Amino acid sequence: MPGTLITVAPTGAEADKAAVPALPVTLDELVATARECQAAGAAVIHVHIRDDQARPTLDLARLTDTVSALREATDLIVQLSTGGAVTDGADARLAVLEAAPDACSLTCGTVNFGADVFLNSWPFIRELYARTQQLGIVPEFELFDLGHVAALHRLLDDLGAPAGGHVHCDLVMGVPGGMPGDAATLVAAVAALPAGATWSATGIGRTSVPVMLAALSAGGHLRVGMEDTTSFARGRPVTGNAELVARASTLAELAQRPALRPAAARQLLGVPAAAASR
Ligand code: KMH
Ligand code: ZN
Repeated sequence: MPGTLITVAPTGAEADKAAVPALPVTLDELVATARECQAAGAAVIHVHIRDDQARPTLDLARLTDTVSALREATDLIVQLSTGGAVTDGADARLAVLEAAPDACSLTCGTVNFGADVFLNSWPFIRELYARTQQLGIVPEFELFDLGHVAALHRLLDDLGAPAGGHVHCDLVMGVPGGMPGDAATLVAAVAALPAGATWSATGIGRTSVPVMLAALSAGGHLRVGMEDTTSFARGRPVTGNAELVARASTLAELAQRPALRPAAARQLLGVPAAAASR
């Protein structure tokens, strides 16, 4: 049985720094978090950045600087979010790839997102995917609902294999409006994935721990971080991303599938070593 790939999603676009002081929003905070999370067992970092007022931004110069700073300071696979915030337009989201990350997220459909809508039209998904293929950026297919799994099959049938040649998905569960974060839904989603795909799962908010345990028991990988949950336990705020990674790492160890180091993660995902070499 291979080890467990742990992705950390440290910031996201939704949490408010004023309400969550431990959220990393500056480049220095992000780099410090990344270092701690690598030491705690993360191999991939899923990155959203903030502006000087700690608001989500897709500013290309900032994204480019962030990719270099993370490469300089860590061995983590740098996966930029192309989802951004629900307010971000298609052009800015496509332009994220120009920051030349190792990898990017690629959401396979529209989903209600609390009181908002996270819009991913079919033409947008196709265009984003085609650009990842042209640029050699390895996509992680973000699946918020079972319909997104069907769209992933359609995408692969239409446009062929991703950069790196391997399909890796992330089940994002428990978003209000998306698929619920429970074991039965996880098993149904995993059964529908393309043959040979690997997958991780993350549960939003209070579904974080149940989804993590279900994923480990079903042979999956893990994503954790303050993008997805800002509570470590009921009534106990997260003090930093590293404690979420450390808990995931401990559970992976108990499951006898210890955390994969970044080099092994690159092999698993088809991310060229040279793209992330320092
Ligand atoms: N912030 C959400 C609207 C991704 O990073 O690709 C979208 C999101 C997905 O977080
Ligand atoms: Zn994200």
